[in-house]
Amino acid sequence: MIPTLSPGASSFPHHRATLRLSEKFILLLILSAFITLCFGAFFFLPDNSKHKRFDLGLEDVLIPHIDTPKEGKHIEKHLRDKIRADHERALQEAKEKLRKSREELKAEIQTEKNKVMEDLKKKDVGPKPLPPVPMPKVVGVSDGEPPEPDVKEKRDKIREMMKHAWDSYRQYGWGHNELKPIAKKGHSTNIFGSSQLGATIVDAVDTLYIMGLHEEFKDGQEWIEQNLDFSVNAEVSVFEVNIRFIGGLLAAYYLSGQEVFKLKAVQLAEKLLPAFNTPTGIPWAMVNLKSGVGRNWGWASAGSSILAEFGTLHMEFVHLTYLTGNPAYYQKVMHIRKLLAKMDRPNGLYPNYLNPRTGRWGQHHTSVGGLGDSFYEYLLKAWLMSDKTDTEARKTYDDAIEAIERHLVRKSNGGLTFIGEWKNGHLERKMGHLACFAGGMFALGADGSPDDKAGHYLQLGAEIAHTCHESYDRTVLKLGPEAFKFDSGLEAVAVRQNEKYYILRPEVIETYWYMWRFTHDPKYRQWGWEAVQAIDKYCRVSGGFSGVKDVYSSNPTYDDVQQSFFLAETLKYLYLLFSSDDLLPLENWVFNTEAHPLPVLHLGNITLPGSEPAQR
Ligand code: DMJ
Repeated sequence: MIPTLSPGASSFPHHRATLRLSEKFILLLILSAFITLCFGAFFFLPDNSKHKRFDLGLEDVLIPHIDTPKEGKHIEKHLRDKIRADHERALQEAKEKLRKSREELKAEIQTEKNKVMEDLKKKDVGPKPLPPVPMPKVVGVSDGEPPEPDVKEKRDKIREMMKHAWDSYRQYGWGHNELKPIAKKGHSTNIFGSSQLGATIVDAVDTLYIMGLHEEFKDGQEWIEQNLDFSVNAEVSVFEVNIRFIGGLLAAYYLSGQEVFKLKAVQLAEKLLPAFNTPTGIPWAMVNLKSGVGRNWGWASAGSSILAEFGTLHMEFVHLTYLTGNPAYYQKVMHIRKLLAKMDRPNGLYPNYLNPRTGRWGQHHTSVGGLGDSFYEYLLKAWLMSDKTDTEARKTYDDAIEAIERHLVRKSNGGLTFIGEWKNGHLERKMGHLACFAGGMFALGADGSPDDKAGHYLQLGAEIAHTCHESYDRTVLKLGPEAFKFDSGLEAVAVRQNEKYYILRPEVIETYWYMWRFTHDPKYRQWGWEAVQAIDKYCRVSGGFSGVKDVYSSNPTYDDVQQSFFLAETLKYLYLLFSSDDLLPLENWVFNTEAHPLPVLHLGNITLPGSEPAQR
């Protein structure tokens, strides 16, 4: 029976049905016209093979066979067949889609959406859990309280200075990289890019732990847990981030056993890996943490990477492989070592600059101070950290030190032993504050040196310690200048105005501490105490500690920076100098170049993953 309906009521559903049909038809028409157009266009496209190739180098990767005429025809046919098949499949799919109701389509879209969300969630579960690794035997994380009351008193003073530095940063610079103690606000330098990564917190937590400043340590740990995020668009120094952040986090992990430090270290290390994507595998100096794009400092000899930067990754990277089971870290640093071993060295010396594109040395400038320093340190420490099994590292260190002694170490007219700088075949009789760390290094490397030269190297360490102490003692403030000369009647004093500053650096105190551990000569504690008093008198301000611009002026101006290494290194070495030797014994711990202690890995017969022939 045909129902009788009013015109308005009857026409509406009918009209909708008609509309849907015509809609479908038009859509189908447009779709097939578009596909036919694309299909036709393919035959009118110019023949790529006859065109000049791009220079981008991508063509070979994307369309590898396009210039072979015979193969070209075959591929053209293959492509045409493929397009035809795609065309038919698209038409079929379009027809099927059009057959579906709105609800069905909606449900389909929703299912797709859910699937994408699920996939995203799976990807976003955070870092993969790390494989369980036996904690190396952690020995000597003790109180280290000295038995002598006067020594204890001095140690308490150093602890109080640490608290002042930390509390000031906590109050005025929390979360910033460093502190401006005069302006009482946050501070940062280009080594951290535009990041706000709390460098002082990460650099200082292990010192807090060692000093038994538990509340402060907890506070630092909490910040790291909740705020330390490396997915930031910032271009950072690979070397600085490695020694301060990865070194600091690993040390905090080994000392406290708190997993969060290990996880953060590994997350950061992942972000540094793209820096190694260079033609030679020698990493860029800087890397953008977000994009992974790397580059070198504009000032470094013709686009070179710096020896002390790419040569100061070994300790941390070996620990990363140990803790994660990921061979990549170990392989990256071993590759650097192998590459250096193959290169010619002028006079047996390592120049400070190496081009990561060509693999050639830049300027022939060699230094045990800035730009070279910790490369030598890490050769020795790689051997120590491996429980003295990495004999290749030891041999490389011995050879390098022998060449340095021959060409760079001299005695001044006044009898002071110093380490100069080698510049294009000429010795500059100038020593940097940074080079003063070498006194400690020579002493640390004495045991195990070839030809029974242990006594010689311990003596060399003592001579360097003495010279560096002189550089402090010959100033008005009793704090050392950035660089000092041994020329034209000058002995251990700075000449140029821009070499007279002291920025709270640790190297001289570091050497006092190593010399103390190896000799127990009381003069090292005495020299250390002189430094404590001078720092407290001239660098302490109400908002923390500041560097000074002229150590020869009785009325110096401040540079208004509390460097993170003051908390990581200077105060830590001072504290250890006035502690007993059972706190972090040197047989069990190796300090990275930022004074972060890492345990010796007694691996026995176990080999590190990736320790088979190194690859990139
Ligand atoms: C520290 O960051 C490290 O010791 C580095 O190796 C060079 N020197 C600074 C502090 O002076």
